[in-house]
Amino acid sequence: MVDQCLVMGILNVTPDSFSDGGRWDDTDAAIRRGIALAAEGADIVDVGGESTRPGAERVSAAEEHGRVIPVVTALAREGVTTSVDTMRASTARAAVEAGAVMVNDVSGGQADPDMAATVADLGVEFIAMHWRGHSREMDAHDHYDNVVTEVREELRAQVDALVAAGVAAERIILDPGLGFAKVHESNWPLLAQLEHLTSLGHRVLLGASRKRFLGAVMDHDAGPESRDHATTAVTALAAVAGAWAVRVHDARAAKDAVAVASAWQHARTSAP
Ligand code: PMM
Repeated sequence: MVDQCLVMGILNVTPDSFSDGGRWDDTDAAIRRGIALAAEGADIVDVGGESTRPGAERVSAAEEHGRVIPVVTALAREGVTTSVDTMRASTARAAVEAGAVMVNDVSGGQADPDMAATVADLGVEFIAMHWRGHSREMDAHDHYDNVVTEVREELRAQVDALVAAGVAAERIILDPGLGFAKVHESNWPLLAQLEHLTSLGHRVLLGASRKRFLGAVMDHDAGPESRDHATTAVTALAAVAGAWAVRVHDARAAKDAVAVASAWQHARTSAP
């Protein structure tokens, strides 16, 4: 169904991502994983070569290219729809030239002054996430009087900057950046009051998968991989709340949750 929430499968080609770091850092393993994610139901496979876990240091552009571009090239050749998870304009351009159809920038274009113009020139979809600083410092930026209105206004300002740089407004997808400059409690209002973000008129993507704030409400948290069921619960709720897509590690579970949400909503709007 066209109007269902999309599933973006996470493929981190990194040695150090918080959940799957080191599992797919070999090119062939990463390509196999990307194909498997698509087979499990991922509508888009998001390929990243730089970890953004709290405290992470940057990697060089050459390192990032070397991790991401062969994987995007191979997946595109296999017919898998890919996005590239990068804060670098040069990586974004190389990935789109290799077949990626979307750029996912956790900094929303703030980390690289060339990103907005590059995306405008490439004419691809752009995911602009709410961001207040690089991973090594982001937890220190978790200061909000009202997290929902502040994230909304900061995203709105980011959209204005992107549009001023030539990015088409309808190509901009917004993301509240769960876990980025948001520790535990700051995340829940963004999810529970999603209408304040969807009302900006852009598609909204959510990336809750396996994040710390989920573990904080579970009574058996044993690290990222123990949070998949909690992630799936968020997917169902987010889909009902109007999220355009969810970014997840477990694509099959997300696909099921989206199907449930879709049936639920259909039944709500059908005649009694
Ligand atoms: N989270 C991570 C990485 N990239 N991109 C978007 N758009 N939204 C997110 O919430 C997001 C992201 C965190 O790291 P992971 O790849 O290990 O989940």
